[in-house]
Amino acid sequence: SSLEEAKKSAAYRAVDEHFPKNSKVVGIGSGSTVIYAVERIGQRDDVKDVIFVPTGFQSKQLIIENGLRLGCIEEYGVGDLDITFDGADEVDPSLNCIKGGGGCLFQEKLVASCAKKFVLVADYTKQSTALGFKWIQGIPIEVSPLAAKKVESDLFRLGAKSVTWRSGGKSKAGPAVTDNGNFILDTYFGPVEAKDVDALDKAIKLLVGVIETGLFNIADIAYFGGSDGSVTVWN
Ligand code: DER
Repeated sequence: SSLEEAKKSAAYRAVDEHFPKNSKVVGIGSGSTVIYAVERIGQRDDVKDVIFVPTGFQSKQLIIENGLRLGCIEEYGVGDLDITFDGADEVDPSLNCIKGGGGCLFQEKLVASCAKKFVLVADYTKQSTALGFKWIQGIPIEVSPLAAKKVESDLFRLGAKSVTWRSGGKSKAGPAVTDNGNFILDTYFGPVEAKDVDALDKAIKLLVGVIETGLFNIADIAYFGGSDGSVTVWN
C-alpha cells in the first residue's frame, strides 16, 4: 500500500542519511515504521559490531530477526547511545510528538533519553499542526496499576476531556498490560499548542502513580514518507 511505501521511503532515507559511521550503540524504537529502518540497517556492511538497544518486546524481536546484536538499556547512561530511530503517532512543526500508540512509550523515552540523537520516521498521516489535532485517541500515559483510578481522577482535575483505559481488545480480557507490567490511560486534552507541551508533560509527571507520558519533545529531525514516494524532512 502507499502507506507502507511511505513508511519505507522515510525510514530508508533516515537511515541512509543519519546512521553514524563507527557507531557503537544504537536505539531501536517500536511500531510498524521502525521495522523498515531496521531492515535498512540490516543491509549495511558496517553494523556487525554495533549493539542495538530495544524499546520493548516487539523491538527486541525486530533486532533479533534482522540478525543484529542485541543490547539492553540497563547497561547505559545518558549520552551512551550514538543515535535512536523511532516512530510517532503525531508530530507538530516544533517536532513535539505524541508516542505510545503501540504501548511502548516508557522504554522509548528511556532509550531516547540516553541517545545523542533522536531520528523520527513516519508516514505523512503523522504530520500535524498541533498535538491532539489529528491524533484524537489521547496522550498515552503509563501508570502503575495500583494508581490507575487515582491518576484518572487527577487527569480530569487537570482538564482532561476523556480518559480511556487501554484495553487488550479481543486478544485479552481486561486492561492491556505494558511490557513493564503497567497500564496505559489514553488521555485527551484537545489540541496542545507547542508552547504548552513541556508544561503539560511536567504537570502529568508530578502526579503520584504516573510512570511516563507519551509527550516527547526530543526529536532532532523527522522524516515523513509521502503517498507519492516523496520524503519530507522537518527539523
Ligand atoms: O508506540 C509508539 O510510540 C510507536 O513508535 C508508534 O507511535 C509509531 O507507530 P507506527 O510507526 O506503527 O505508526
